Amino acid sequence: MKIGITCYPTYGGSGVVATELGKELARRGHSVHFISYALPMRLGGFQDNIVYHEVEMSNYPLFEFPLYTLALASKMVEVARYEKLDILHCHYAVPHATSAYLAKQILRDTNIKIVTTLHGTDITLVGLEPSFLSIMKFSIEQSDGVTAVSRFLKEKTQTNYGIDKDIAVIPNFIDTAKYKRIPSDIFFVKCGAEGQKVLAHTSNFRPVKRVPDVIRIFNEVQKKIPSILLLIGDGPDRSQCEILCRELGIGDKVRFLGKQMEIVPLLSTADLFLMPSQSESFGLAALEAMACEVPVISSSVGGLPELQVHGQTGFIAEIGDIDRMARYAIDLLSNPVKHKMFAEAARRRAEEFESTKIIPQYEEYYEKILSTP
Ligand code: GMT
Repeated sequence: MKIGITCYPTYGGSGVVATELGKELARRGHSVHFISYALPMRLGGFQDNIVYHEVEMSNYPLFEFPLYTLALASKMVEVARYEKLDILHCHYAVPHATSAYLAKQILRDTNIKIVTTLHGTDITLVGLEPSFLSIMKFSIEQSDGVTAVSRFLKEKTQTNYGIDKDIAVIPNFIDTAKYKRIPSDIFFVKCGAEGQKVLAHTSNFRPVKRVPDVIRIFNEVQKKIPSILLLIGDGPDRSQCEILCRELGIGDKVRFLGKQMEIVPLLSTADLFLMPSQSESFGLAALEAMACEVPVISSSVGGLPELQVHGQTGFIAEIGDIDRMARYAIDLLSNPVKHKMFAEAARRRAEEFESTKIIPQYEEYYEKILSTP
């Protein structure tokens, strides 16, 4: 198949899923064309069967705001026509599904099909803004195929937008040969913290991730168990979090590592992963931790209970229940036998989401959509 993939190229779950999907499809012999405003972060060097097409933005003085949705639609038309694409697969609905709808109208002399994958805040936050709601509903309904990364997100889409279109659930996936616990020699991380437990959190530090909760949970844990906290990633809440650490007097125990390209060595130093999100449609970062044998303490929101098993791969508590999450963390960190059982169960659960099991679901879905008149 010839597949166009549009995604955000930045540090974020939807872009990671889109890029890893494209790379794996290319390895399986499909011809993959990435269409975005920058090279997707995970794309890396040359790979056979992959071409990257950059969306060019015109800079006319009259346009106070960039016309990205239109520029993207134009690029989709150009690539689809000249590369004879079968499918345009949009990751994150806003505004990609709308650009794809527009492109398809221009390409109506072809048989191109549009598939949209819903990832999270495109449905639960951004798309619900009154100014976007009707255009999102329309764009999703006009896609030839729609997938969601969890049952939770499928149901949210159908109820929040009044959409009764069939939505296939295809979860996030992981390469468990790459994401596995390795002997970790990152001395700078453990520097001055030998013999201490390591708690970790990865995110883009947006309010929805509730990073201040991560810090407050850790604050309770470090009172009982000698430990450090690794905060990986960056985003709007980072400064506020650094201030909070200083206020709590734990600045020397919390390491802000910023954005990191190589996450496996860091996760391999961790004993526990914290994900107390306000909303989480799947929780790719938790899956990555689990693959590295790190049990997860998370909130009970969204698709998280579809990923992690309470009492086996970690623990689940209500949003904002910092005390309970801290108690769960202390319980696991102070009981090595129990911790080992949880770490092994986390890895086994992650193996259920192995890429080789999930990628064929996308291929089958494409076949189904292509065979529908
Ligand atoms: O929805 C977002 O916040 C953005 C998106 C991203 O691009 O980072 O993350 C979502 O997609 C991931 C991949 O499908 C999911 O694993 C994340 O749970 C989801 N984030 C949220 O729902 C907050």
